[in-house]
Amino acid sequence: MYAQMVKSTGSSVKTREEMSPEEARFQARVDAGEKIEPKDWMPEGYRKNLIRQIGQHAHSEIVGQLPEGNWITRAPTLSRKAILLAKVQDEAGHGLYLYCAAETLGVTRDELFDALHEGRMKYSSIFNYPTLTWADIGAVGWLVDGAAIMNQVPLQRCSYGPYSRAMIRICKEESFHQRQGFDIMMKMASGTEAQRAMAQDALNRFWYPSLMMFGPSDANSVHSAQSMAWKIKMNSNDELRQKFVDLTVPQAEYLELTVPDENLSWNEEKGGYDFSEPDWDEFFEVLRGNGPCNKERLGARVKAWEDGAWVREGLVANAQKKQRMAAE
Ligand code: BYC
Repeated sequence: MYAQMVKSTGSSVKTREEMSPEEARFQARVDAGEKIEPKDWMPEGYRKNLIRQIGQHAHSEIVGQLPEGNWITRAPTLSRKAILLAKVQDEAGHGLYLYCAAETLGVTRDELFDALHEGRMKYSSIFNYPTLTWADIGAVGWLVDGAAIMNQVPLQRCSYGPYSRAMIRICKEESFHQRQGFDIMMKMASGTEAQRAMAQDALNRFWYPSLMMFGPSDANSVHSAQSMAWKIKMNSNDELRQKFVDLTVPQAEYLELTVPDENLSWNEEKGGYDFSEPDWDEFFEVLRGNGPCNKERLGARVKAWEDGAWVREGLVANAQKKQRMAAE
């Protein structure tokens, strides 16, 4: 059943005339800003699209622990270690809220994990890039969590109740994550020449992959039109990318670091920056599994799943034993 669910749900948006009475009533509820709850009637496409987006979001949180987890043992001070540990634990929590939200739509967690492990479901492209230095941990918090906040704050108002409520909690934690990243960058950027160079190098490597987090340009986005009509998504990919650039460039200036884009310039008329597009060929290669760390990341998740089999089996055996005892 799940194999069908993860197939592309992109389709052209139905007009009012093309909608069944049930679909029209559903659309009216969405348009009025009402929350859709798990037991409410919903179009099958809405359910599938939500499972796709929430599931991929959950996977991103879990896989997203890997690049930062890599630095917990090498954090430069005890306090940085404690902060990073807390952040990485938060990401696990975000994944769990999101898997729970997806489960309310009739998919099991095992189905979601199988789809991830078999490469049928995606996770954010950003986590297929390596974290080579401590400054990268600053850049991840500043840019990657910054991009996540830009995307997720509007999702607090999305139409599906469990997803929107999960987002409220997640966003609170994401702002701490972004600040801790910026704090690392401030320290590095105002440090020794070598530290400044590391901070600049981290910005150079994470800038374009961060822009890719918002997804392909609107012209190439498969799901945006329908997802926005259903308020599964509140803004288009390009809108959020623009907002992110406009917010982040002054932060880079504050750090006295250079955004690696020769075309970056303030456009008075549009009230925002003009900037270079990321390399979309690279983006689609990463999505196809050919990024710098795809194999390593997926391999780590599959290994964790297999290594944890004895825990799951033990829990099931214990639950069955309790059931038997209750029945006797
Ligand atoms: N990476 O039609 P489109 C975090 C796929 S976690 C990979 O525009 P949509 C954090 C897309 O899935 C951040 N795949 O799609 C965690 C679709 O393929 P399928 C994660 C991408 O869904 C730990 C195809 O390309 N945030 O921040 O309308 C530590 C066509 O795209 C990407 C979320 O998941 C990508 N970057 O828009 C630190 C937020 N972009 O599914 C930080 C919720 C696109 O047809 N998700 N694709 O096979 C969303 O808002 C939307 O799903 C997206 C994409 C904006 C990501």
